[in-house]
Amino acid sequence: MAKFTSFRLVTPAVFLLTSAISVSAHDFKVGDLKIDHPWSRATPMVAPVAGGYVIVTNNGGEPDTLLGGTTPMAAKVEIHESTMTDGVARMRPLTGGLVIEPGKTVELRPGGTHLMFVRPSRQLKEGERFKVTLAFEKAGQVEVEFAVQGMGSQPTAKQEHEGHGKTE
Ligand SMILES: [Cu+2]
Repeated sequence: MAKFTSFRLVTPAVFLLTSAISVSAHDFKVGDLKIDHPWSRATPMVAPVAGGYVIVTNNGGEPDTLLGGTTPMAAKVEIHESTMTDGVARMRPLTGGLVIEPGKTVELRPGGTHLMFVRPSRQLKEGERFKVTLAFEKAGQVEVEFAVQGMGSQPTAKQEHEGHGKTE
C-alpha cells in the first residue's frame, strides 16, 4: 500500500521533469535516489532479449534495493548478473535484487550487472525512447525513459560526469 501511494505521488513530478528538461539531460529522481541516463541498445530485429543500463545513486542514509521493473515494451524486466566461468560469459537472474548502499553509485552496464528486457514486443531503433517503471524496495516505483543508442554503444556516463566534480 505504501509503495502504491508513493508511485502515485512520484509520477506527475517525473512527468514535469522530463517534459521540461532538454534531450541531453536525462536523469530522474525518486526519494533519495538519482537515476541517471537509462539506456539500451538498438536491436537488428525483434530480439529475444534486450539489455538495459542505468546509473543509480543513493543520496539517502539507508540502503535501498532495486527489485526489478515493468515496461509495456517487454514481457518481463529482470536484473541479471554476468559471470565468467571457464572463460565463458554467462548471465543469470540476480535473486533478491540489487542493493545500493547509502552514498554509493551503482552502474548497470554491458558485461556487468544489467537489466534484461525479456521478449521485447518490437525492434529497438536508435534514437527512440521507451518507458520503464523501476521498483525500489524503499523509494517505491518510478517511471523513467530508456534512450536507445546505436548497436555496440558503450557507456557514456563517465564522460557526462567529467566536469561535474564527481570524478573518483
Ligand atoms: Cu541478461
